[in-house]
Amino acid sequence: MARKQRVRRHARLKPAGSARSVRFFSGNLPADSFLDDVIAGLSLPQKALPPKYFYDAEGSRLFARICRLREYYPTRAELSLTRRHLAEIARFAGAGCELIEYGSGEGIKTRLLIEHLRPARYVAVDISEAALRGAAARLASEFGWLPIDCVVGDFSRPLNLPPSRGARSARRVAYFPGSTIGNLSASETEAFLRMTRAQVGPRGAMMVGVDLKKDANVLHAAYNDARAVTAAFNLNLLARINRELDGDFDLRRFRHYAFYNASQGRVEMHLVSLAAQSVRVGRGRFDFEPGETIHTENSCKYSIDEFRVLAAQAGFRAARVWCDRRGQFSLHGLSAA
Ligand code: SAH
Ligand code: AVI
Repeated sequence: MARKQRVRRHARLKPAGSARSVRFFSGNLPADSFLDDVIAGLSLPQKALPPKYFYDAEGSRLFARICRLREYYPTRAELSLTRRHLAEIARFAGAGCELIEYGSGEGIKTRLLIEHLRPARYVAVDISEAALRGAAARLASEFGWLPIDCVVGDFSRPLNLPPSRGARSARRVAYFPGSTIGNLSASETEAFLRMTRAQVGPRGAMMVGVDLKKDANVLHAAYNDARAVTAAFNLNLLARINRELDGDFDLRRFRHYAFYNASQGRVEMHLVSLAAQSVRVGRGRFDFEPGETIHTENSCKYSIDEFRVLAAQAGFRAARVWCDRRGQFSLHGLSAA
């Protein structure tokens, strides 16, 4: 059932710790959207669940572990490209800007930018309140001078940002690292880029981390790590449904499955039913054949030119691109005008 999307006014949440420079806002998460989306997704002929629901407190903790895995190259590659090109990246963004990060998570790379840019304000948007609180507390203790506004919200829906704090509005620069953009469909990507372009305004810019196409073996290993942390991250979605939506998924009867779909240029993650079974979620009941899957995530890999075309379709001018030495990952600098 289509739910009318309404941008809610920001309600202030509890302040984080003692840091007076940190403010929390609730964004645009409608009550019951998790249940509605799960029921809708499990009713599709190819069962599917939106990847944004991976990130409860446990999912955010597991993702932080993934970022440190030997096989998961994207975090290391993006960190290394950020260090390598930091002076140019900072020049592109401009010192004293307002830095607005979407899907900020732990904010690993953000620290480097903040150090160099000394932004007028840092706005972090994330669906995971646990991730936001952890990152805000760390950044506030490291950068006591920095005003930090955290928005617990969904960037795939219309989203209002809290107004600037100062009298003079600084240039706005959106930051979307981690290749989270690869988890969006083509239409979601265009809608998201259009929304951020409107949010930064004609003087603004955006920097997007984009994972690059590469050897399928490297991709396979990154999403099938030996310690099975990615498997736990994937299965946690079912555990979260059990915890929050009165589900009765038996996690021993589902298995993590990830592979590179070369024709679509994406890694797909699924959960495979190991038996014929019937699962309850709230008042809904869903039947599974042996081998039937729930499609839980796409992680699109782009060439530099493919991503430039997407950015241009949303009205951005692809101004700069930076890569790590091994050519695994890219950061695109996009101008709004
Ligand atoms: N930017 C960080 C984290 C990437 S993980 C990095 O580069 O390491 C993806 C992050 O996006 C998670 O913190 C997750 O909670 C958040 N996220 C995923 N979908 C979201 C959505 N629709 N709206 C807001 N945040 C979302
Ligand atoms: C957040 N996102 C970019 C990660 C990715 O690589 O697509 C999520 C992830 N899924 C499995 N491992 C990591």
